[in-house]
Amino acid sequence: MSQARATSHRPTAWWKEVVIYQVYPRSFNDSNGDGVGDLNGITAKLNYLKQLGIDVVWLSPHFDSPNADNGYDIRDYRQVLAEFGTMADFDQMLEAMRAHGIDLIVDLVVNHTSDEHAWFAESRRSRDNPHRDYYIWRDGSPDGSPPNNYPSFFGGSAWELDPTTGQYYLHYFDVKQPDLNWENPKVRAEVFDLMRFWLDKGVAGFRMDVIPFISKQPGLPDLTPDQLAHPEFVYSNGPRVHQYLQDLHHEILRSYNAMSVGEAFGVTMEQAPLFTDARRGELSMIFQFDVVRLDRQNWRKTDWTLPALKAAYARIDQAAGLHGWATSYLCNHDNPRAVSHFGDDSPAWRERSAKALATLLLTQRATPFLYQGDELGMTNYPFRSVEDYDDVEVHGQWRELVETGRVPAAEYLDHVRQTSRDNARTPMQWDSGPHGGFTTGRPWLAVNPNCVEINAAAQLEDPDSVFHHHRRLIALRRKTPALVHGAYEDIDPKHLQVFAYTRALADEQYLVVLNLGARPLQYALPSGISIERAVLDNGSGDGVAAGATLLRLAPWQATIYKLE
Ligand code: TEU
Ligand code: CA
Repeated sequence: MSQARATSHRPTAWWKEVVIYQVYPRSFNDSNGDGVGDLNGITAKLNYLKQLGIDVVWLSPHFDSPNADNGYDIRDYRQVLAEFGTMADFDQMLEAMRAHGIDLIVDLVVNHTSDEHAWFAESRRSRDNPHRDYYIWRDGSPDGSPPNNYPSFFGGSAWELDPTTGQYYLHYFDVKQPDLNWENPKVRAEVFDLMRFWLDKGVAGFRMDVIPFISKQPGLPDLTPDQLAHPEFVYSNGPRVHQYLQDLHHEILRSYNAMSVGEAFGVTMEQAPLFTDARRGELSMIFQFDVVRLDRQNWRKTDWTLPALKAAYARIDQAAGLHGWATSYLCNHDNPRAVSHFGDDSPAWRERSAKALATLLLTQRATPFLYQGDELGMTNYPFRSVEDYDDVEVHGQWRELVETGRVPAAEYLDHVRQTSRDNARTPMQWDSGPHGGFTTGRPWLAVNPNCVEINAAAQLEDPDSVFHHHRRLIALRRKTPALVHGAYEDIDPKHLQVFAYTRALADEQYLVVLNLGARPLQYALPSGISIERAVLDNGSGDGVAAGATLLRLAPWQATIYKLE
């Protein structure tokens, strides 16, 4: 019986010691040639994931949805999206994962539903419908404009006037994603119920979409001009978010020993422990945005410096503290590709820099989340025109900014080519055949033409590939408790090109040295650090004698040393 899957027999904090791999099902593997990835496609690739060595799959939404935002708009929480397969396919996939020793976490999207969800269909019918209070309805301002000045992340107002009842409903994201009203205890009970449904099937936990947004500001006052630039800091600060999460922990998560990772957009480092301090009983960990948004002003690409990146890592580690736990990620389905973002995706340095980033990702005091394709060093896509994009966010911003003349088209396109979420959403590159082996049909989103060089089949054959480097790092992490739990110390926070940190657990000490640039350099170790040997590097190190104090670092060299 599937409940045997329950994780309650395990050590309480089992999720600290795993490596998690994110699957974006639409783009992972298409098993039936309709151009859309599906659950049977995932099942068919479990040997590949096993070979990589990951422990847990995080599956982006697989629920029934009209796909206004690729499944982050759920129509039925208890159905599988028809394009992805059936519930029988899901059960079979879960069973096969179990056989491979892989756990599954699913995406809990409960700040909002689809406007096609049965609750919303009811809610919008009349002001006295029993489901009216499942969502957030308000009268317009006296002049007929929206109730307040809240913006939607996907362009325009966060309010939509619904003609049937003459009131506005709130949507932080697309108009097809109305926000649920968590003040209503019936809504909370529904969410608990649907969580039980998936946990009883045997999933090991949840990634929780924009979870800090569930509690709204009392009275919904207008944002100030400063707040308008970053509404997420207001949206994530409702007064009841911690009460809701504590209820959810005590009523559901705890009894299943389920893991939870909250997407904490708008949560500052100071607030992070409120979510993750185990003594409070809320979430296992959160995704912070300090690293992936280091060089972003909304859709604009800005510059980043290594000291700023290192400061973000130090803050994340500090926020986790002794009683919390952190996540490590460089990419997901909302971000550009890791190697294009923080590495160098030119042919000369792509592989080596992708391996250096893998070293960074997998040696933090945090649970690593590896996004599909990053284990191959997949790159951003060469987008040209707005038609090349699928993303609702790009099209919304295009209408709001470019079509109104506020931002020149060329300027918008230049930035969004580097920042668009679609960079991570192009299909997996399995082999050098048509459409990278992702589908035998026409892919829903174009495959990157560089699949001819960058693909899984070629990398599986090549022991020096980016894939095998990830595999070695994962294996090393698994057998080295100091790399999981050891104290983190940045030994040189100001250096402009070298990221060097130690991980220490009792008398076991490691030093990670990353040359995050194409310039070779000599690096003098601070006193008190004594190298015993190199444990793993990305194929660029020239070997180092025990006790060396001066390291000659090759371009993009990344080496893990054991210290004496
Ligand atoms: O993302 C929410 C989020 O805060 C941003 O990263 C968002 O993608 C946007 O770029 C802000 O400008 C989550 C999901 O990860 C995302 O895919 C969904 O579109 C969104 O929530 C709505 O469910
Ligand atoms: Ca398919």
